[in-house]
Amino acid sequence: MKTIFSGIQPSGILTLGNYLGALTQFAELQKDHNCYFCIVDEHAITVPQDRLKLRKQIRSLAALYLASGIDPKQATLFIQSEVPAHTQMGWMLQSISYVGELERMTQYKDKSEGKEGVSSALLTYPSLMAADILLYNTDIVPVGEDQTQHLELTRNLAQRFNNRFNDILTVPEISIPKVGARIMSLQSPTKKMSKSDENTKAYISMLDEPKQIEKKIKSAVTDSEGIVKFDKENKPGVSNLLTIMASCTGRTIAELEQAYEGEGYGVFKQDVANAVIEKLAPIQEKYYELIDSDELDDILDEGAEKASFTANKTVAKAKKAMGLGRVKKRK
Ligand code: ATP
Ligand code: LTN
Repeated sequence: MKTIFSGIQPSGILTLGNYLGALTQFAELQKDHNCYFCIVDEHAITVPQDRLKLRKQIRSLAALYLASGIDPKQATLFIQSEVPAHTQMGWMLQSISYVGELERMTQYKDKSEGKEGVSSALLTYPSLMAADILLYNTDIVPVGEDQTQHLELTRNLAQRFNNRFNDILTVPEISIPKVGARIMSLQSPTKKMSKSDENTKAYISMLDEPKQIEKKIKSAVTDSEGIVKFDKENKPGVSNLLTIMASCTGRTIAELEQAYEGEGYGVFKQDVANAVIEKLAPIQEKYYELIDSDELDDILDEGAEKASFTANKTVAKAKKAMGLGRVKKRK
């Protein structure tokens, strides 16, 4: 069975984009893969965070993973900072990462540009991400296309480590979802829907109430043509709504185009809203059952323990390969 690792930052409440682009895939993959799903809180602190909000978001992300169908019996769900092996391995990989290659990462350039007091962790972020992945002998990493460059670096670091020390790290493959890979902003449909967008009308949070969802979809930017047709170039807003509806209902885009032939955007938008509300309702219900439960703590405790078991083995091997620690003489 192949091993899968993926991580999401607890940098806000997840959006419909995160759900359709990442979480739905994860729930499918866990059935026939050995899966690790991680709440990467140590990555989140590479930019300033409000500590009380961060703690809330970490728990909330854990509950949303589970509410979206991650089954703790099939997959290992855990919080990065609760498994110290991540920072240990991250440091070892930092020692073989070059400043030049880290400075070339577009995410670093985007997030640091024009800012004062940029943390050194923002620069070394990809070495920690490589550690996350390499600790578990990961074969496949399902992520959005924005992570391609980080994955390429992870592969390079694994190969460099193997060549320089000992051939112990698995070189992982990237996997990008075909449908729903890029849900767009409701307000500027040529930009991706993002949980850190300043305009809350641009995204649907997974915890938005039905009334808010309806309002946001009704005010989504479309065009003046009045025809429900998929055309990403000329009708990005309508195409995005079609993608959302198709992903939420399991119907194809062609089927939907046919169903709405001759209908105006009013009816179409109402139906898109209903489809989203229906999709999110059971997830929200499960979320509120879990968020303050002991069960959630038990699952995360067990996840950290299971993850540590595998991760510590890799750290021990990597330390030995690099010559860290000592050879014990005591018999
Ligand atoms: P932000 O929105 O704050 O920039 P993010 O949501 O892009 O952050 P993560 O939380 O790390 O970043 O994303 C987790 C995963 O969710 C990513 O690997 C990506 O696959 C997926 N994802 C994020 N936004 C979208 C989107 N608009 N459409 C499809 N998938 C998305
Ligand atoms: N960099 C990723 C989050 C992330 C991740 C990982 C994804 C951190 N470690 C390991 C996959 C595997 C992001 O910003 N989306």
